[in-house]
Amino acid sequence: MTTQAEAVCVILGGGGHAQVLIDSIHLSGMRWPQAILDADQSRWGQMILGVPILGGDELLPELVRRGFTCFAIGLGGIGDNRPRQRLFELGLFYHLEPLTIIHPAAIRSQWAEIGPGSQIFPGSIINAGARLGQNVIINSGAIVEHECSLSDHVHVATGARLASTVQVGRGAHIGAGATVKQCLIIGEGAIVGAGATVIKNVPAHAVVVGVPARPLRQAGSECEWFIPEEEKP
Ligand code: JB2
Repeated sequence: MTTQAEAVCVILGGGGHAQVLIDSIHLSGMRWPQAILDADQSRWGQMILGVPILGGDELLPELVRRGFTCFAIGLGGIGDNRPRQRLFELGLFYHLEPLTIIHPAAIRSQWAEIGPGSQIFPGSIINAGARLGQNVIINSGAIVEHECSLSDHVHVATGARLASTVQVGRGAHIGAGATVKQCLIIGEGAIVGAGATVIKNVPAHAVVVGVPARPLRQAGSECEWFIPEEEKP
C-alpha cells in the first residue's frame, strides 16, 4: 500500500464532480492528482484546477506503466450509479488503489466505517455506527445518521438526509435534499428523487419522488412501483 505522500493519482471523469473531488484531495493533505481521464475527446488537453485531462480511459494501462498507484472516480453520475461502478471496477482491474477522500470540513464519527474509494464531501455528517461500503459518495452537506448502512456505489447527493438505521442497497441514489425516515430500507439500484420525503421502504430499482415519496407512474399504467424495462425479470 502506498502512503498518501507517495500516491500518484489519476481521476476518472473530469466534470463538475471532479472539481470538488480535487479540492477535497488537496485539503485532505494528500498529494495533488497528476492526471484526469475523460470520455469526452473535446476536453482532452484542458485542465481542471491545474490537473491535465490527458485522454480517455484507454490510457489507464499506460499510466500504470508510468508509475500511477491510485485512482479516484471523478464522475458524480446523478441518478445512475452504474457508470461510477464500472469505472471503479476498471481502476481495480488495473490494480490501482482506490483513494478514500474525507474533506476536513466533514464531520465523521470515529465509530463510523468508511469503505475504500468513498468520498466524503464538505459539510457532511456521518454519525457513530454508520457503515459505508466501497465507492460511496456522501455529497456536500448530506447527513448519514447513526447506524445507517450503505452498500457499495451508493450516492447520497447534496443536502440529503438519512435518519438513523436506514439501509441503502448497492448502487442506490438518494437525490439532493431528499429525506429518508429512520429504519427504512432503500433497495438496490433504487432512485429517490431530489427533495422527496421517504416514509416507507423503497423496492429495488424503484424510482420514488415527492412528499411523501410515491413511485413514479409509468405512462398508461396504474400507480405501481416503477421498474425500468431492462431491470424486469
Ligand atoms: O466512462 C467514462 C465517462 N463517462 C462520462 N470515463 C471517463 N473517464 N469519463 C467519463 N465521463 C465524463 O465525466 C464526461 O465526459 C464528463 O466530462 C464527466 C461528467 O461531468 P458532468 O459535469 O457532466 O457530471 P458530474 O458527474 O461531474 O457532476 C454531476 O454530478 C455531481 C454529483 C453534476 O450534475 C454536479 O452538479 C453534481 N454535483
